[in-house]
Amino acid sequence: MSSKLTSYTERNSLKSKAHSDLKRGSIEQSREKIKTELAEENGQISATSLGLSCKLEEAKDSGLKQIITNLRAVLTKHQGERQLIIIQDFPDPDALSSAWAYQMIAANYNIQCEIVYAGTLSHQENIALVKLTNLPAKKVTPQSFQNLDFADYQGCVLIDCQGTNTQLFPIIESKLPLVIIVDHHSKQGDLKAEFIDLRPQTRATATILTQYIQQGLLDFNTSNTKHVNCATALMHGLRSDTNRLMQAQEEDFLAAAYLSRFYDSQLLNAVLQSARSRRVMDVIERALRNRIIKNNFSLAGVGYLRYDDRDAIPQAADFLITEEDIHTAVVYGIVHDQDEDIELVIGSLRTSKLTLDPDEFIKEAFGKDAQGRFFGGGRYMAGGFEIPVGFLGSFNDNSEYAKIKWEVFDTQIKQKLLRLVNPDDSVIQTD
Ligand SMILES: [Mn+2]
Repeated sequence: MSSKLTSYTERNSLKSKAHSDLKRGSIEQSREKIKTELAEENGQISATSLGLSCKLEEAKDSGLKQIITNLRAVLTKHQGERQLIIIQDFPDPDALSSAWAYQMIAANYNIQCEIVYAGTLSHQENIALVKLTNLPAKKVTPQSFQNLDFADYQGCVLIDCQGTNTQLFPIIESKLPLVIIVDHHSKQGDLKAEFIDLRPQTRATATILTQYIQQGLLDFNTSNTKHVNCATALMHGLRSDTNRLMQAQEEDFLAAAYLSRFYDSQLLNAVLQSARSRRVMDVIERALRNRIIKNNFSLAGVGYLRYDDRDAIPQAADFLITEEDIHTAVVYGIVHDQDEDIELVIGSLRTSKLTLDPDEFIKEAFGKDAQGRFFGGGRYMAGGFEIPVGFLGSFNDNSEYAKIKWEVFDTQIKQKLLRLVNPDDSVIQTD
């Protein structure tokens, strides 16, 4: 009986074991099936996304290849000619290094170029850059430029610039054909040229020029000092327009990686070690003292400053933006050029606010001049403006007049800025 029972129990348990084995087996089977299906699906998804990113890369590559082909064609067409490369009035490292790289590329096509700028090299690092690398940029005054024999040249080129922040381009515009524009600022107007590479999404013009070199337009060689110096200048330009690579994107890193094979890190270090002058420190101090803060904007007028110290303005803006809760800084002042007796209100904007477009902000704040040109514009996270003082210029030895003049400009600039910073506030006080 007991054996029967046992056998029954055993049988039953065997049965149930077999059943559960079967069940487990089928669960495992379906689990496996699901796993395989999922894996297949995942594979398909990743294959699709891989395909998409490949296609994107391909599109980028073929876009760049097309640009290079067009540039080669234009350079070939102008072989044996002479060109003037015009950069902004107060050239920055991005403009200087990119212009130099273009000059070397053009030389491969037997095109002789001169790099010219009005204004002055103001930032201590830019002076060091030009001196230490023997960068061949020439300062010219608008007056002497006007008297230049343009018959010696067959074309002009704008690098890191669209003619709006230079006094030279308006002089040359009707006299020489505009052959090439390479820039990364937002479009400033309807310029026509044979070759235009305008990339507002790109952080530095130095990145674009490095891509040209990498694509074979210039054979960089570490045993050639000029090449090493140019690579170092490009690295400096790229770094300075990307806030030391902190705002750099993949293409900038790739360009920097390429330059790293050729550049001289000690030379770059020497450029970066250059100290601020005392006058620049004074302007920064004035900006700090005069700043007003509204809605996370910091605005500061610094009064009059010497032409040579113009770069103190962006440096002061760079400093003001480091204060907590500040996302945007605007610093401006009146710059006086004693040689030319020209006065200009010059301003710089720096922002860390992603939704604030410096180009739009400056264009909207200050509008256009009588010729329909904007007083300024911007690029990613930075902008600048220049407003001629015109009829109100000079007579600054009359200190009372100089003081009133500054107050007028200061008030007007603040009104225009505050209208955007604080739209609800009426800034005009009549009492
Ligand atoms: Mn630039």
